[in-house]
Amino acid sequence: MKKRALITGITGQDGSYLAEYLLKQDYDVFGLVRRSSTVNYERIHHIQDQITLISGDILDQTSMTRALSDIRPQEVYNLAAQSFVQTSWTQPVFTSDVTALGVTRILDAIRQVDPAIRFYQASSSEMFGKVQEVPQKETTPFYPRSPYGVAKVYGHWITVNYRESYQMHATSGILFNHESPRRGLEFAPRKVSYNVAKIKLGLAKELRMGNLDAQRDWGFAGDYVKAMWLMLQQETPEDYVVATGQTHSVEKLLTVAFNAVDLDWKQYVVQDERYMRPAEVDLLVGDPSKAGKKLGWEPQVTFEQLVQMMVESDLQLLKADHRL
Ligand code: NAP
Ligand code: G4F
Repeated sequence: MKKRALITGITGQDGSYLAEYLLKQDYDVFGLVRRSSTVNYERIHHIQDQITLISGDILDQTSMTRALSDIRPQEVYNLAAQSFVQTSWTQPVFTSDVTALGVTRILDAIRQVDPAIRFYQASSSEMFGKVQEVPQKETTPFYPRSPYGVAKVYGHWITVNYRESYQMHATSGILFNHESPRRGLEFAPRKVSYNVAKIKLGLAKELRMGNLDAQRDWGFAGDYVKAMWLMLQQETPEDYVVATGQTHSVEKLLTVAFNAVDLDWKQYVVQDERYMRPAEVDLLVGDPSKAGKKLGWEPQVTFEQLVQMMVESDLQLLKADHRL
């Protein structure tokens, strides 16, 4: 019998890579998709005939229970969230409902339908916020700096609590920033790669950015979904930091991306207050040694390779869109 996995957030960046990865492991892959007036399956279009989509919303408890009862998966990966940090200040209540309480809805649906289902929670390095230790590891205290970060701290602890209360195989993966050509256009690395490509092709003249001093530990999403799967294959559920162990500033990101097309970022980038945040996370750098030792996981794509890959992909995309 094939294993069955349910992915919430399958239409997102990570959901699409995880679905591909699980198909390669010979899983039956199911994806929870919320109703919208236009179809949003761009990232999973190429595998749509190999997966089963099921309608539901993590704001709606009934739809979670029904999805689990219908599918009877062995594994659930909860990737659904309002995941853009900046939006969490303008929509704090919505962000909490989806990104925090959504986790409880799924965990409790699992508890009722089949507590033996293994559960992965997409936790975030944003939980470390104003960092209490460098580098950050599994034991580093949390100090979130945005409503999103606070919601993720709730999601982390409710996962730990269901594990300890009901002996569920529930794992929280504390993933640092991971990017790809499928990343949403509002996140810094994709915003940069897309606009660098536009500028190179003569389709834009400038790029407006916020804080250039912030530092992030950036990896490739395709590498990170493998760590999610490995966590659920362990006999004992535990929490893991997944990161590269290297950090770079937004300014460095701009340098590498503009250099990839032989341009100087200083000629094109304009700082704009609109992209500054009420409270910033200044420095993130993870210590992935536990994931290395226990899961045998390590990242394959370097920061420079990642940025190059994203710029090249956006050049191709824009050339095709504009028939250049
Ligand atoms: P993403 O591209 O923004 O995808 C989010 C997904 O959640 C989308 O499929 C979205 O569906 C879905 N979703 C949102 N609200 C929902 C709801 N109420 N019910 C059902 N589905 C809903 O995010 P990502 O980058 O793939 O990240 C995946 C997860 O990892 C998120 O939980 C994120 O917070 C977390 N995380 C990400 C990173 C990172 O660097 N990427 C790092 C740490 C943690 P629609 O397509 O319909 O909008
Ligand atoms: O790319 P970002 O928007 O990612 P952020 O805020 O670090 O959050 C991402 O990673 C988290 C893991 O640490 C995830 F949990 C979360 O879901 C999301 O995927 O911003 C990165 C940095 C920030 O310091 C931001 O202030 O870039 C800075 N930045 C500077 N100018 C900008 C901009 N960010 C964006 N989005 N847009 C700008 O113009």
